Amino acid sequence: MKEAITVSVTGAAGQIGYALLFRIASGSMFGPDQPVNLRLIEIEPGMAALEGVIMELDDCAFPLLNSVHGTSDLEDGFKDTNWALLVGSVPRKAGMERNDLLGINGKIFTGQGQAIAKAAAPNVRTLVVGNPCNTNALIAMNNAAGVPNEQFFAMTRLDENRAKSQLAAKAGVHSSDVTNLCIWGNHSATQYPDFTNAKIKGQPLTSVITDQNWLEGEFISTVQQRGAAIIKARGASSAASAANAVVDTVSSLTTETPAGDWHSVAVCSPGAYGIREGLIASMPIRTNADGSWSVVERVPVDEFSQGKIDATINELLEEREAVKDLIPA
Ligand code: NAX
Repeated sequence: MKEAITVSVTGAAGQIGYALLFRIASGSMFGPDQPVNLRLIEIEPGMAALEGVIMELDDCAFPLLNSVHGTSDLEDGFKDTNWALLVGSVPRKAGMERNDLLGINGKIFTGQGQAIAKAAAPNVRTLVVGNPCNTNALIAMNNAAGVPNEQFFAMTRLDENRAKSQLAAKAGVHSSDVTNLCIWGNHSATQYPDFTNAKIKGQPLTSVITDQNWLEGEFISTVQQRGAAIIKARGASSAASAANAVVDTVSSLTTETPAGDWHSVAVCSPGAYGIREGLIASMPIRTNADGSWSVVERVPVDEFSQGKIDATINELLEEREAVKDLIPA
């Protein structure tokens, strides 16, 4: 048996947590021969519900689940962890401005960044899901002294999966036939699902889907507004699909990317594509055979794409400005 991987999940009793933990414990995230330890973190009011979730995990008798531990103490929760999945955050309430939300959640992520730096394993990788996830990741990264910036990520995979599904439906193919789809920028309504470089069964997507008006209009807005459409239909925000995207993100970051393809995840920008160094921005990423990641270079960016990328990066710069007090110099 391999040595167990330790995974910490915040907001573990929330709806994404409920859809995610059972996937991790069953082997979907790290494969069918990789045992896991789960360290589940909730705030005090969530601890009773978390006890129930832990009882259910026990009742699954998962062969790969080595141990489960629930806590509201951050350093305990991140102790020796290899993967910190930061899902919990405070939802936006009626009357709350975007900057209020940035400030409230920002404070959570300073503490979590510090605790990760103090308690986690040296190779810890952190994936932020809780919104606004790019800027929360920026804050956590800047407060985790000693943890390399390359080990911080924010999730845009749900957007990639949504975009692939829309494109596949339009072209009458399976979503797995759509490759080279990149989400640029922020996980917000300004994100840009870049169809210009996408392929269908290896062919340029724009030679298969020739309705440029649909691509530039309805397609982009459907992907950007998909979260809101699900809330309207379901009365609650996306949870199972978000949890699935967490599984996909970690899986893509731990397995070599198929030749010629890429995947979307927000990383600490190394300055690629003119995106300010140090911002947490989504771009085309490859995972290498040695487990490291790199930005895919020389992906063509036409004038239309550049305008969309500029808009979403500007929003990230504004968010960064709004939380600058939470980022140590
Ligand atoms: P829920 O409200 O169901 O659950 C959140 C849980 O987090 C609650 O149990 C709460 O007690 C806990 N929590 C709050 N503050 C915490 C803290 N400081 N430490 C530990 N736990 C804490 O929300 P859920 O639907 O699970 O969504 C979680 C987050 O994911 C939200 O911020 C949501 O906006 C975000 N999402 C991000 C997505 C992405 O693609 N990046 C997509 C789905 C989702 O909207």
